[in-house]
Amino acid sequence: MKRIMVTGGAGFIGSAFVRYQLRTYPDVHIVNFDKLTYAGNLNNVKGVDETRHTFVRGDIADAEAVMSAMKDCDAVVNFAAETHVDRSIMAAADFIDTDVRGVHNIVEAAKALGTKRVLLVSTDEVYGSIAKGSFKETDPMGPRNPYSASKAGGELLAMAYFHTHNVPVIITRGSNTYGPYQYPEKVLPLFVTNAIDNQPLPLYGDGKNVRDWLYVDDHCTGIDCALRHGEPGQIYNVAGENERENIVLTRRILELTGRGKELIKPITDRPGHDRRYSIDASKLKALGWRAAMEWDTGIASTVRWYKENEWWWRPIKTGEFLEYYKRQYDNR
Ligand code: NAD
Ligand code: TDX
Repeated sequence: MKRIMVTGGAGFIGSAFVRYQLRTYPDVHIVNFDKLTYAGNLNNVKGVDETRHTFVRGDIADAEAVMSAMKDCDAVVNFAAETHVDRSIMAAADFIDTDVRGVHNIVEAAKALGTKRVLLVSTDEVYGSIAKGSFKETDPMGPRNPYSASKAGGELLAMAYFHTHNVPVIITRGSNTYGPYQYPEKVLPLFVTNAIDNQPLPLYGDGKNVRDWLYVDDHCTGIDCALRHGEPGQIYNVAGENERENIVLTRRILELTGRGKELIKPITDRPGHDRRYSIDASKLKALGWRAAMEWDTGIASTVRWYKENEWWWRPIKTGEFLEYYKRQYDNR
């Protein structure tokens, strides 16, 4: 695999994947195709080896642009997506355009071009909530919010292209991911940066919803393992095996930022809020993958990164972000 198109490579996980590929495989050239939505940021790939990195500003919902950028690429790894559940509750149209129509354009282009691998980065959210135990790849999907429904739609379409047209599609379903460069609308960077600024942490409902936390570089090695060693037509869970109630996560963030629990502000719950996510990663582990980051180290180094890199997040927490924040959190 010499030339890999990475869509959404200016986002949180996509940019970590670009950095990972360039430092791990000296022969790889990355075509980074990204629309630069509110969540895309070229600061996320600042300093990468530009001789092996071509940035193309484009929209995966634009079939011609996708076809032209994918020409000569051996593989495509699709990170591009609208990704925030709360925004999908406010308005879902962009989610359908990108997470469904965009995926369709990618598999169509792969069919026409004979692309050797199409890896679709998906999410544990497509399964829905589970009270006990962990979902396996053979369990049925049960998405319950517009974001996860759009991701599930993209998955179904891509797998249909595998069965109908032999497009070599592989899907990964990852857990809640954390680490540097995450857009501060997601709970972890939102709470860390709010705590640094001594601002309230808006905790939904009773704070007892459970998420499984996966370090961003482990998510990237999981995707890379599925891309290089996985089988077309297969789905692989990428789990953190690190479940925490939101209130427990919140208290840890307060400790690491030296703030008190008076900053916790319980607010009205998210509609359709999935109670617990949990997935079983045995299938990917059978290919040799393991998560390397311990939670205690990962959360401490991530909080330190946000403390030390205000240059990165302060400019983001202005303009569009503040408008969104007001719409989302005022009067709750
Ligand atoms: P992000 O929101 O940080 O970044 C998304 C990127 O995609 C941005 O750079 C944005 O500009 C780009 N993009 C959006 N629409 C586009 C379009 N139409 N055409 C081209 N580019 C477009 O997302 P993330 O958190 O890094 O998530 C990456 C992928 O991983 C997504 O597919 C998401 O569903 C999946 N995922 C995320 C998590 C998580 O916890 N963050 C967990 C599991 C799976
Ligand atoms: O302000 C908040 N308060 C709060 O209590 C926010 C933004 C979230 N939460 C809760 C809701 C969830 O239980 O924290 C948990 C995590 O919320 P998000 O960061 O919005 O993530 P989640 O909804 O779990 O989805 C994430 O993981 C799966 C990513 O956003 C998805 O892209 C990924 O697919």
